[in-house]
Amino acid sequence: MIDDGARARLAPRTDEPAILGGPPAFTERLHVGSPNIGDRARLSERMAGILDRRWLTNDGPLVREFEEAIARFVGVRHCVAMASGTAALQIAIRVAGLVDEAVVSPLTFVATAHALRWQGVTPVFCDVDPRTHNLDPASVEDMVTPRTSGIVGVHLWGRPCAIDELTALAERRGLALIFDAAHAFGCSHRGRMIGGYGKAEVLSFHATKFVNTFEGGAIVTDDGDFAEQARLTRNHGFARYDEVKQLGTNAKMSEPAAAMGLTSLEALDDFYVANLRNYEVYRAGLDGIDGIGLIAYDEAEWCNRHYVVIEVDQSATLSRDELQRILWAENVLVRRYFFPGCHRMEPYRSELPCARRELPEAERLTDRLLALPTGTAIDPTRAAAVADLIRRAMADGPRLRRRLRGLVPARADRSKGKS
Ligand code: T4K
Repeated sequence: MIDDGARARLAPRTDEPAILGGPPAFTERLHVGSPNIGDRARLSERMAGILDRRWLTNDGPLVREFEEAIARFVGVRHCVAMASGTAALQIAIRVAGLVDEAVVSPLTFVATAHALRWQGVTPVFCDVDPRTHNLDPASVEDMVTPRTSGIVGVHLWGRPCAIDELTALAERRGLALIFDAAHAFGCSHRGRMIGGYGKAEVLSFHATKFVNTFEGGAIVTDDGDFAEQARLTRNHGFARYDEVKQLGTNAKMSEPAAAMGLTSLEALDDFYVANLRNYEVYRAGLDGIDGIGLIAYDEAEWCNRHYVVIEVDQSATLSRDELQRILWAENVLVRRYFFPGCHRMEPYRSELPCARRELPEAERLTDRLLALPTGTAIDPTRAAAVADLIRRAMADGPRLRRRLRGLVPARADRSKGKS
């Protein structure tokens, strides 16, 4: 239910924005990444089954069922479920044989870079295409040196990166190509689901993702050897009882996680519909606001639209950070994904000279992007109210900016006739 505050804001507003002392538009916080939750009764049934079977983890029946369902959905031969997307990335990087250096986008969640580094591989950050926010293949080629062993593409916001160009480049230069598809479960490229490209792709089923397993992830691939290596690595290298064949770790998905995943998959249509509906409401509500651009999705492809992201450019009356402050005061907890860019985070900023290479497009974007709340926790009324808050803030931008910068006395002073 929309709260009264938000409903009131849809009508012409007479009070001040919350940042200037008015009541917040929402009494509860609206989060980016509020989880999609499927049928509770089904989840409870599955949880009861887990307890009845007394099989809680270690390649249990629900994990196997989940893996089969994901592989079928994505259209690949193998899915190896993992404890997190990060663990899946680390293992994929290891199994793909990445060493020395790998080229990666700085415009991603830091886990992509950390997973490389965790495996002893130096992430070489490369600039992005401003239109797609994904790796620019020409810049990738410039970054390839004799030390480069591979490329990690990221399908940011679920929009496929330049898969064809990167595949051709990887083949030409003899590089391993894997994809971080954490955002892209349920999205397609040229009609084929993401997950089936490169040597392998990595999915995240974190609580904040389109489909979640509380925490979780997976490697999906058509390569049987790759999948087998990933399976061994995920479970301490065990091939069977008492037989350890190689170095491994514990990256297994648990049965409760798989129960959540299977329940989420059953509600997939609802998740698609909720995100599409919210996206369209945002699109209409933000249309024509100077300096605000909503990222577009390819209507011809499957798309989860799980990230509603705006770009606040220099012609806007408020900066991205000013807008964020204003919306947070209204209890709309928009996020600056992925500020400040991996290359400006530790340890890369201090340790790696390559991190200091100029990445103008990525830097421009990290200073301008803002993710808005969506998912099944957000209904169209709420999305419309958020868009309306943005429209009003931008219309009132010059005054709000002066107030934010402390150039105009605060409200209490104004009531004494000082403004
Ligand atoms: N590659 C990419 C491109 C990724 O985006 C990610 C994860 C990964 C790899 C790694 O996959 P995992 O190892 O995570 O499976 C969050 C998520 O923790 C992270 O999974 C996700 N990307 C990233 C985009 O978002 P933070 O640092 O923003 O988390 P936090 O705690 O600020 O939560 C995000 C928002 O979600 C908050 O506004 C609160 C809300 N939230 C969160 C949780 C956990 C809820 O409403 N309920 C919840 O249960 O990273």
